[in-house]
Amino acid sequence: MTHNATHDASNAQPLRENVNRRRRNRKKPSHGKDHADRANVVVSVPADAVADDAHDLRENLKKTTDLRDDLLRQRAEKEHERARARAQERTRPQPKSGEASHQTPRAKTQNKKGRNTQDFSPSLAPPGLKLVVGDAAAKTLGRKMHGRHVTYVPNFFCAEADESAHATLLEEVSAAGSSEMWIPWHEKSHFIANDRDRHGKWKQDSPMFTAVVEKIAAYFQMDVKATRFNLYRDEEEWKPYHHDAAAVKKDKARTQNCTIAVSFGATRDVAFEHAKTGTTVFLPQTNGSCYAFGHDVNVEWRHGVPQVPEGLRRAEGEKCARVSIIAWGWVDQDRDDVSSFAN
Ligand SMILES: O=C(O)CCC(=O)C(=O)O
Repeated sequence: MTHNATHDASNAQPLRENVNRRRRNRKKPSHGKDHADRANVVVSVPADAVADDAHDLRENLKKTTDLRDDLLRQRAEKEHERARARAQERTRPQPKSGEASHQTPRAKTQNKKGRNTQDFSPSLAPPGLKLVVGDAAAKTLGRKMHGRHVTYVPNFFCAEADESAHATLLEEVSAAGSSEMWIPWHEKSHFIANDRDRHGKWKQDSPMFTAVVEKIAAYFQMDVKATRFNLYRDEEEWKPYHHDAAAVKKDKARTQNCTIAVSFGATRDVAFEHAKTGTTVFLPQTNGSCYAFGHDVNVEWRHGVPQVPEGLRRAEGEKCARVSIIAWGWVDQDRDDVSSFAN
């Protein structure tokens, strides 16, 4: 305090002289630049200060006008982009009923002229879906799952080239069930083995089926609650996009937060379609491989197995059947945004 007081007092005289000098040097205010308030007090504003202010105002007005024009141009461009997309959507040939549609993603990319980067601030938005790759040689995944992860483990149950597990599975399951065990599923898009056939005893009677489910439970530390055996006899058979039950049924969500699938036979894509934007992500599933996804992926995305477009299908007689064994259950998983970034 004392120091400041001394400092102020010692500077007082030079300051006062400065002020007086400035007053003496000030140009006489020109007529018309004086302003009187209601009490008739004249306030004089130096002409050069008025000129500076006017210049600043003109500059600001120009900037604001430029900004407004920019925004209007951007809005017009976006509207144009939307109108073009709508027109494309209207003219795109519609798939016949029962046919799969192989459309390009519905999400639009916006391209501002001359700018290839839109935002220079670091994005902390969590991934919509993060692909994690597991090591089939390890006993367990060795990391905590996250609700936003899709985990892929190539050669999970057997080496890609080893066709024996696929053949054994089909033989065992068919032999253990009845002739009525294969039921058309999802609007006859493919078949599943009926869980009620012989009260599901076929599951225990197939050592290979049991071994697959046990490996899923051990590797992912899953409390398995339900299983399914899907059969796609050829590349025309497919599975429509859907959420698994835990996304829509509260009772299921209490005990199931994870879906795990092991694939055998022909390589097919499992595809994820974002429930709001329609954006799709395709992940090819090779023989013996496995994919798993958590709660948020199930809620925010639908998944399915797209039909193979006609021109890409294998010739008749070539091996093209695929089996997938699905397990639904509980896997301890993170759900917060920060953990979803972890590698
Ligand atoms: O075959 C697949 O990988 C998909 C299986 C599936 O989505 C299901 O059974 O609900």
